[in-house]
Amino acid sequence: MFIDRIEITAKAGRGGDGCVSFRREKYIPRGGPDGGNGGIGGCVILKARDKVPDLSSLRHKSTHKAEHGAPGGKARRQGRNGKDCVIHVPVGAMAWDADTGEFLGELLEHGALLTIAQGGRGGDGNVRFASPTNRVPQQCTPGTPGQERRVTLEFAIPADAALVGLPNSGKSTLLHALTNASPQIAAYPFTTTEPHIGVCEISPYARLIVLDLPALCAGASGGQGLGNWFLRHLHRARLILFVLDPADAQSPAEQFRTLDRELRDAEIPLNEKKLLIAVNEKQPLTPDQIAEINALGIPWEALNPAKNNATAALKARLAELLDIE
Ligand SMILES: Nc1nc2c(ncn2[C@@H]2O[C@H](COP(=O)(O)OP(=O)(O)OP(=O)(O)O)[C@@H](O)[C@H]2O)c(=O)[nH]1
Ligand SMILES: [Mg+2]
Repeated sequence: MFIDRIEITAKAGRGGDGCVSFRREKYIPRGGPDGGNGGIGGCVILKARDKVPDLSSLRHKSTHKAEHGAPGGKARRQGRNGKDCVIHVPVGAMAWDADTGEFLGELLEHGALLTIAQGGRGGDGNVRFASPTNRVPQQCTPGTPGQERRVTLEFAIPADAALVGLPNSGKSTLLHALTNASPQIAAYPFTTTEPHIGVCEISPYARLIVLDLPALCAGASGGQGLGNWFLRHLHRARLILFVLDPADAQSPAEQFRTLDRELRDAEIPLNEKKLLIAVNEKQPLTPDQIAEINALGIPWEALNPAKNNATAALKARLAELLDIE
């Protein structure tokens, strides 16, 4: 199961308490205070890993706890620090405080770290309170509690190009033609229910990650069809490839306008993205349809991905728009 949004509870460890103790040794009368400080509580940390495909590994465990710091000991011994709790997430994961909505950060490369709950500080032992006027200090301080918060994690697939289209427009067929992926393709709407990626070889040195998304339809932002939850994956895509179908009841230009409206409703920053249209020529375009598509002012290619080798021109366009050689 593909999971790209999940809520977890992160509980950092509390700091260890300080210790009140006095040095007691034979022949050393009144050895003075020697209570050590408590250790620091462990943090809950997210770590980005290439090998983690999505957030589904977190679905069986909702609470992630780090270790508490140990209390300070006699002979000025500092308590052991609590172990951090490290949660592996995919590259591209983002975290929010689930209650306040505060954005905590984003993990953009393999190995990146993000602390989502800070461990408590260790308390001071009575050594800290010794002074010329207080030579037998009885005080120490307790460790502070670790942070506890509910965190929403989201994951946007880092794709170069994402396919967007109405149901049955041929997105998965195009993904299959462009890349090594073999998605489910069928003649009924909403075949694709989860995002899929494929790798498209532009040259022996350059590859594109192409993302096939579930279909959008008019009113998706209001929950029609499969909704529009999957559009969050567009945030990291550099190019949006609109897949239009001349055999659909709506003309290709109308389809584009429907999709464009849905993307704007979902607040996708379209002006930051490259746009390209692929018209899936299940049936030939009429001159009127061609004129309407030209009037949209967006580069487009007509192709028939169900036939072999029909994607060369589209690949060249993708490479050109994304500055890939
Ligand atoms: N003749 C012809 N049929 C095509 C072409 N592209 C797609 N089809 C057919 O159209 C139907 C839908 O194709 P899909 O690739 O599953 O469409 P989709 O956009 O991924 O559909 P959803 O995932 O349901 O949104 C399938 O029966 C395909 O065989 C094409 O270029 N020519
Ligand atoms: Mg599909």
